[in-house]
Amino acid sequence: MSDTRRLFFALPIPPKTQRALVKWRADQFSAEAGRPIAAANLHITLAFLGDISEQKSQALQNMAARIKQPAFSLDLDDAGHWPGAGVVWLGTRRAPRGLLQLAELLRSQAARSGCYQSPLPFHPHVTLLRGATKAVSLPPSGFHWPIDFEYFALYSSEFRRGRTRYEQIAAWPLIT
Ligand code: 3AM
Repeated sequence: MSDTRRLFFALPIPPKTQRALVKWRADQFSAEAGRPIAAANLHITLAFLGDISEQKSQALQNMAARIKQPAFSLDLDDAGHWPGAGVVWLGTRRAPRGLLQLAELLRSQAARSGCYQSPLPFHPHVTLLRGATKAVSLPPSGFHWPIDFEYFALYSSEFRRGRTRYEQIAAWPLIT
């Protein structure tokens, strides 16, 4: 049996913003609202690859290394709740074109390599809480978390000792 890893491409949230978001989240949501995602795990998923072999991972990394996309900024100024998935998220009212193009490219390369891609439209978001299946009161609009993204990365996701751990495997710069 060959070894596989659960992998996904994502934009990591810079550490300073991770820390600020975690503090803000504690003020905005009660403990019953859902399970907070660890600061270091905050990210925007670009393409989920599933459990894939080392060979397929290498092929996708080679393709990622050839991507030439401009860097972009976005403002996390939107929040929402998907009760079915139990997710409370932050998003943006105006997704930058560079982000949408990058996600589209990675998702189509993943699909061509046989990684199932959800038919749901791509909705860039940072998952803040999981297990949020009951009604949640969302933060009033008016918040802004501006972020400059200068690279994207490949992560592995592993569930160990009751915790989900993400590990960055490789990263590639966006053009500045
Ligand atoms: O960015 P978020 O937290 O929404 O939900 C999982 C997480 O996304 C998503 O991949 C990210 C890293 O774990 N994910 C997990 N299983 C998935 C699947 N089968 C999935 N996305 C699509 N299909």
